[in-house]
Amino acid sequence: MPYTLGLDSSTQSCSCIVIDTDTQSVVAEAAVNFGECLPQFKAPSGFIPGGSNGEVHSDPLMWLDALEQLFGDLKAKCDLSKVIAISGAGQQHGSVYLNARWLNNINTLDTARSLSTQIAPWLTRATSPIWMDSSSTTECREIAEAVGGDSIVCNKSGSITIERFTGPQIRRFYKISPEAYTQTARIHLVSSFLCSVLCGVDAPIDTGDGAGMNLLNIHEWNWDADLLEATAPELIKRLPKITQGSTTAGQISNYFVQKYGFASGTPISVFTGDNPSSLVGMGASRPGKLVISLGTSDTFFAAMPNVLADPQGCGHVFGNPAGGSMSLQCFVNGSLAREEVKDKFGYDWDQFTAALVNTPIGNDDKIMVPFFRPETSPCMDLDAPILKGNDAFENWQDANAAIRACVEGQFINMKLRTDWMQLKPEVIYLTGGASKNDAIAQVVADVFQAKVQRLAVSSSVALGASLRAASHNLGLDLNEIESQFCKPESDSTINPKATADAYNSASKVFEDLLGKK
Ligand code: XUL
Repeated sequence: MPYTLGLDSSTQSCSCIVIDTDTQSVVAEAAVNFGECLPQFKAPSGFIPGGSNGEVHSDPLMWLDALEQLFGDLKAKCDLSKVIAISGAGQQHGSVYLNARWLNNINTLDTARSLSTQIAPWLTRATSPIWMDSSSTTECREIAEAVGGDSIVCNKSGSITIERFTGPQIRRFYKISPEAYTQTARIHLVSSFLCSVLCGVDAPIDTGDGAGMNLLNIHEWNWDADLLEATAPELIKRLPKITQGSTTAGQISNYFVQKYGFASGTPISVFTGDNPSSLVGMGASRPGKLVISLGTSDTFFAAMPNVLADPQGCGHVFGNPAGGSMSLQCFVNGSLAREEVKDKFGYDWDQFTAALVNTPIGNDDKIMVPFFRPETSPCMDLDAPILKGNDAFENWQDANAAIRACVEGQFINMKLRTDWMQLKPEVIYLTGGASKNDAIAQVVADVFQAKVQRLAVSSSVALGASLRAASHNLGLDLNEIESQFCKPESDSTINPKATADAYNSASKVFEDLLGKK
């Protein structure tokens, strides 16, 4: 019964899954929702509301208290001494700032006191900027200018400078709090911070999460001297080492052995970002499959056969925890846009679905660029008029046509913006809230000309971490255990109905409307 444990510290909750690779089953799951379980942190959605100038921060002590609650709950559900390996993942880009006492004392935690009480005095910045933070526009520009432009940053780091990425956030901290920056001996990502706490050592950052910082050179998979210099002084000595996903960060520290009953010596594989972890947990760590997650915003990610950056600068390249690289692209106008069109006509989701079913592929050439908010893919000027179509949105009278135009527009755009990845997927795995909708899944299959499947997996981030721990420590083939745990839901396959050229002219018209001829 070799159990492995995968941890997921995400924006709104901390959760974990324990799997048994012999019986190929889930042994236990637990989750702590920050807002509900830790109301004292006054972060109902996991971040501190009301930040000014685009700041969105979370309290790192909340992540530590959540970890303790989580293991307390899990201990009641499963014998943690049977866990033989652990790994984890964190929300990407968020950063934790620590003084030299962290480096000297992280291996001395005392079970008589909580993690948060002991670690609080080691923080040089009380709160952590997270991925929703957009306060660093000036710093993005400064970094890009210092290294010779955004195309150079993109070529080096896999992304242009992005507000939520860690490098621009570090630069902002250095500028607004130079003394606290001087006091800072270590800057961790959420993933490497929690991995360090679990191991009682200062853990490395993996290439998956490290590439979300605008600091890592994706051709060398190491810190980039030019980017570091453009970001803040003497940054190299404040950053942990970079390592590949299949590295042992350490063994579980005595704190967790004594307090929660883990076996002494349990190995911990380096943590990664939530998206790289989800790539594994969706069973897509090998090139050939791609994942589309339909959420508030839609994301598209895939393992990449080669390291390639988006020439348009909208996509991101991260390390693939299974080796090599992965691409990720975010589309702001996901569910938000679908909802906007639904609400304009006073429809419910059943009527929305019926509209898709009752309208023809190609929508009789009625096309919409369904951007209700400034889009990141393509990168759009915040002041640009956002919603375009072959008629102004207020003039769309036919609800069914508008709904099909919105959904087709979303996936035509997604296909056009992800062509740089040069992927020819055999299968698309669809996940997230709207993925259950067969009519939306059909449009995805038609536009991408690929088979679409939904997986039975729900917690793909934590599952990915437990699969990585199993593969790394039990010597199991990652693809094999992915296929055991990440099975398609029966009868969920949707095949394309459209012909291969069905969207050719619509794609051209879409680019014209967008002004990208
Ligand atoms: C990816 C991103 C988010 C975070 C939080 O670039 O910002 O997906 O990882 O989930």
